[in-house]
Amino acid sequence: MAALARSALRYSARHEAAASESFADHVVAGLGEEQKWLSAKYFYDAAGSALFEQITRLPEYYPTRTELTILHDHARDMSGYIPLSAALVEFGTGSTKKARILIDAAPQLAAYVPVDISAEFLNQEAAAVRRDLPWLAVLPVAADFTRDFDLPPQIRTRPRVGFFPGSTIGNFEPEDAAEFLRQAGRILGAGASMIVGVDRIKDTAVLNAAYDDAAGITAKFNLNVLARMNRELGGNFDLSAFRHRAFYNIGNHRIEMHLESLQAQSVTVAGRTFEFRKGETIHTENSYKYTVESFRALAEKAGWRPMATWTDENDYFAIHALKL
Ligand code: AVJ
Repeated sequence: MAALARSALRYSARHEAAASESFADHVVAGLGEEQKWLSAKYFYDAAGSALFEQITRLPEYYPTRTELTILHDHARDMSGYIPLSAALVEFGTGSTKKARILIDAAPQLAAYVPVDISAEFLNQEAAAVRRDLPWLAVLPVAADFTRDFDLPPQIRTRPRVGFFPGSTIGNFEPEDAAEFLRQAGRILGAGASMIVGVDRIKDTAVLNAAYDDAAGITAKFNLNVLARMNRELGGNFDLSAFRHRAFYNIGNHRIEMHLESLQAQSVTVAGRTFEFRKGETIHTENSYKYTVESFRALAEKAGWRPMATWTDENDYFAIHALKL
């Protein structure tokens, strides 16, 4: 089944073995398959993270600025779904910018628990939030949010509200997105709420432009994974022999990103040699899009009750409040 062969872009929520595999093992496995693929999580080395920051400011890349607008416009309403003296648990905190908007509108929050795999970055961000909001208990957890992790004991007795902005959920295969929501429910516990940002299905031209910008930043972001393999795994990818491809796959409701080989070539990486036909691709990312209804159905399948949805004037993006 295609969905299984594609365990690819899954963030490995259900695949514990895959979640703990090294970058080298992942590359050897992924490039060894019929449709070559790499997990989107490997985009985010230092250079990739900086390029993603640039993407969020591109005129064509609407998701970040649209979600920020929705947060600003509706944070007071969202605050109504946050109980007194609750803890806000953010899954995969890149920047704390979005959480801060919510926190500013919800003074009843007692604690903020940013969860991220990068401990160094997390501690810097946590220190800054502590400085700005001294009344808030800031309790960072350095963990892979796609795996089970323990909440800090200090929030054991507090109501919990999960926060998962950025449509990061779109990187999961839909069944794994449901599994992630189920797992988040287990971690947060009975009575929890969750606030989730989800990119919406929209005009194909708008979607395609957002992932294939005129300035070529997304192309650099995609190609950077080849540079990363060269640097970290002794690879010899010629970046000029591949090109960025991104397109909306209407049937599967997802943006696909690929790196297309411009010629027949062989490449050595992680001690193995891989053959590329001209036009052959490495599938590097899926970014799933949902309607308001299809996301609510997914959340319900995962045991959550959809409570409210906030959107922007273009209907480009949605923020959903869910309750266990
Ligand atoms: C970080 C997964 C939300 O899918 O829009 C942006 C990543 N890839 N441009 C997205 C991304 C290419 C982004 N997410």
